[in-house]
Amino acid sequence: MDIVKSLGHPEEIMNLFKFKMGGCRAVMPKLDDESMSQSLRTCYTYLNQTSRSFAAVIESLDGDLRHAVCIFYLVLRSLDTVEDDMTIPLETKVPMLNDFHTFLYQSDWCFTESQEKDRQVLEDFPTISLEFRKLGQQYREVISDICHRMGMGMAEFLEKKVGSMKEWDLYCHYVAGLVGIGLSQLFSASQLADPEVGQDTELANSMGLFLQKTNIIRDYLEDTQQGRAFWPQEAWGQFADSLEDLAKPEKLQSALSCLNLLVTDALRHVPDVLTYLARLRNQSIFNFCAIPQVMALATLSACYNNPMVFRGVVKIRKGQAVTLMMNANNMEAVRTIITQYSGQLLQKVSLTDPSRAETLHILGVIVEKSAPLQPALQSKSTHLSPMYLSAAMLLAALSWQYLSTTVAQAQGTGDMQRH
Ligand code: IN0
Repeated sequence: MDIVKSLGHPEEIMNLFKFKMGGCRAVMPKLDDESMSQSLRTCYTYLNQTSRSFAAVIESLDGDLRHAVCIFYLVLRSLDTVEDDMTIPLETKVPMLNDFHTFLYQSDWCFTESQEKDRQVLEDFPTISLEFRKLGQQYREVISDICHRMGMGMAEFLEKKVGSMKEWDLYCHYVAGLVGIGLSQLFSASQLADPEVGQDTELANSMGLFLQKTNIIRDYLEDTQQGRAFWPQEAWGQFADSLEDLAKPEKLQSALSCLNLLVTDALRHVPDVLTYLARLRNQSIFNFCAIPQVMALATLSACYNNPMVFRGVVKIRKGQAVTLMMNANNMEAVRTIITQYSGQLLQKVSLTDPSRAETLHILGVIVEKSAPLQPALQSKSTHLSPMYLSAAMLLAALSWQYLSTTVAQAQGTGDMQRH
């Protein structure tokens, strides 16, 4: 089935085969679990149960960073499971979230009343907390501090909706930006990344915001059907009376306008993502960070202007995911991937979209940053690589589109409804 879906993309079919034949191990070497305690092995089993492909990238992290990230991931998953569980009454849930960081030091704390699919991490929390307490102090301090701040942030948002775009950033900061900040501090603590990586919390925050905004955009239907609302009112309020109304067939144009506005907002984080990734020197950390980011960009591009966001599930092809996983292992390749998806997005920007000008603007910024044309650094030969040529053509197209929109606006003949 995966192969059938990739029929129009021969390179994906090749990569699906390569990946199945063991190509995945080139990106993700297998974990040597001979020397691990039974409880640590159980932790890796839980990690694989929640996310197969992501587990493989964590398992290939170098040195003791691997265990620290594995435990961090499981602790975050536990916190997330509490936040998501609609069957826990608020008067139980709020103190649980606020105090969650203290459970890391209570050897017998567990929660056996969850109905969520990942409830096992809460039921067997003593195994996770035991391994947490075995980590070096430099790792424990980071994990506990992030847990504390995230639990408080989640509790704050249980009782209020995501209203303004600023609040959207704040909610995403609590649930994902803090993950980026914590991970960056773990990288630096392991000495596999420069101290600067752990200190620059703005860039680390953007890494998380880009992933989480993409998830929230993609999961519109699933979330609204389950009574959750993560799309900010400041966005949907411009186009509908309620968030659920966006799923009505007669509201499709409004729904697409709102969707495209949010995709454009998420794209604002891509320049920071590029700066962050360019600072990483360790190969295993680079792969771990770059793969989710390029997957998110591919997902965002698939969602843009796509009515399926309001009717079902938008997923990237398995062949596409495997190709991204195998390719996104150096900065040059990541730049090429980002330029390619910017081109795909550019082709989809419609003449009548209210966010058109902003979308074209941010795409221009991204293309310029992902394929910097530096004539001074180029070889003296007149040869230009296809990558530079396509980036230059993309930039020219963007500038032209942007200028024509601005002129149309100035003449009052533009088709934009906002601003
Ligand atoms: C993550 C992030 C993650 C990885 C690497 C660097 C990061 C830097 C900043 C913030 C987050 C970073 O990645 C995972 C990716 C993942 O789980 N992918 C799923 C697919 C999917 O669509 O969910 C998979 O099955 O492969 C991620 O999404 N989150 C996450 C959680 C914990 C950790 Cl330690 C790292 C979740 C979230 C909410 C985006 C932070």
